Amino acid sequence: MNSLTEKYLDIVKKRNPGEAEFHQCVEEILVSLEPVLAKHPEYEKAGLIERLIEPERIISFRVPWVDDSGKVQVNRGYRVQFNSAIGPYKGGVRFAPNVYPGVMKFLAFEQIFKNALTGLPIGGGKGGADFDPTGKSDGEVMRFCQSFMTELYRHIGPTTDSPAGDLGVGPREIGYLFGKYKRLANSYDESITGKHIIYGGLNGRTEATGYGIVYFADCMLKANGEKMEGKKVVISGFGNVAWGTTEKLDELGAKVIAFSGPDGYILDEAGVTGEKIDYFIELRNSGKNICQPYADKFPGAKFIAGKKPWEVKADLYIPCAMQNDIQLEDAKNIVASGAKFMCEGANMPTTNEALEYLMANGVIVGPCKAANAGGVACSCIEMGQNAGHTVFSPDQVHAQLKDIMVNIHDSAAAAAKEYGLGYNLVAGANIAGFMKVAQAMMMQGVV
Ligand code: 2IT
Repeated sequence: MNSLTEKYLDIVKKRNPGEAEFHQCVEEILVSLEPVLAKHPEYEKAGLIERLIEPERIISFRVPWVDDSGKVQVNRGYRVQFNSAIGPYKGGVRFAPNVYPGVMKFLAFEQIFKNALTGLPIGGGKGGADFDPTGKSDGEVMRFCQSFMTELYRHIGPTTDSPAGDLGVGPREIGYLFGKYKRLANSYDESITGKHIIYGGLNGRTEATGYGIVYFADCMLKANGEKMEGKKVVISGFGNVAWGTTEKLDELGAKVIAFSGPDGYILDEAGVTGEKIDYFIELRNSGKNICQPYADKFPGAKFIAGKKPWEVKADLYIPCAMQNDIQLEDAKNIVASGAKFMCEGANMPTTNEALEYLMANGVIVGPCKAANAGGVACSCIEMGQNAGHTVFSPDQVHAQLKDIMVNIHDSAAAAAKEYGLGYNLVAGANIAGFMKVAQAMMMQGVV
């Protein structure tokens, strides 16, 4: 790390004490921007990085609601509107017990570069609450979402900020959030994406993130003379991202042999295919957040309690759960298995230490801000669909998604090459995303 990076990181740490995830994410990005900043001294003069690391706006608010027993509950809601240099803020809303400013800021910061990589006009933002939807009734979730939106609605809008789903916020929550938004704002518009197709949603948005990850991984394999067909894949998670990823992998002839939940992982050597994929998502939608019942239902599958799936040997690893899922010891297992590829599905699923170890040991890594950008890209397409008062067909959406993912891969690879970094998609994605935002910031003056 050079002295300039140290200076910027110091500012971040002083201004955001104790927010380890945010520090981690900024460090990962700034280190790979060192050659760019050396080539562009005008960015330092313009205080560009100082501005980039400070969110444009952070909203934090009380979310009171009444549970089924009549008791009043209070959660804390957030929206971090990080950077609007290239478009209105765009990014998901996460409901999870570990949501706090450090998680919100890391996700929003990451989103700036991810959104820039899509090539679409969207800035970076993220929101959420420290609310755990697991085990809550529909009525509780509805009351929570309505209370959350009662404050959030005044900060969002079609040209201001457009939230979508993330962990803990799926079709049910989006429906409640949109219903309340529409009533409060008296406007039926594209302020929320990830809607059901019945009321303005985009054909294919649900599986877009997962499909996009597989298109991206496919580019990685092809660039290295390999193909997806016949590959053994280990993933983590069993939410929407994991589901879309599994479905597309299956279609391309690869085999998911393990997936995980918070209670452990499932090893299914026969592969998660056909009705098993449907059951996998059914399990998630049950709201129980456990994967043990899969092993009870499908005899060949084994449930390994309390363990992570990274100890299973595979050709390709795709973490689709949460941040910091892959720690150094997991990275060692992955390297020991002889795998050549890891593609990040979740946001920041790898610690910086683990990432360094993987790359130093020859594993080719597809970084999340590039690989999982298909979700937000389709959200932006949904915004366009709504603004144009039209409906796009599934074929139109999938063709566009595939193009976007191939472009992201190629621009990350090209940026790395331009700086003499070889086929380093981690640095390349950071550089390509940054350059777009940086140029827009320079053109717009000190704002
Ligand atoms: O992490 C992400 O890119 C998302 N949760 C999707 C954001 C969006 O606005 O669709």
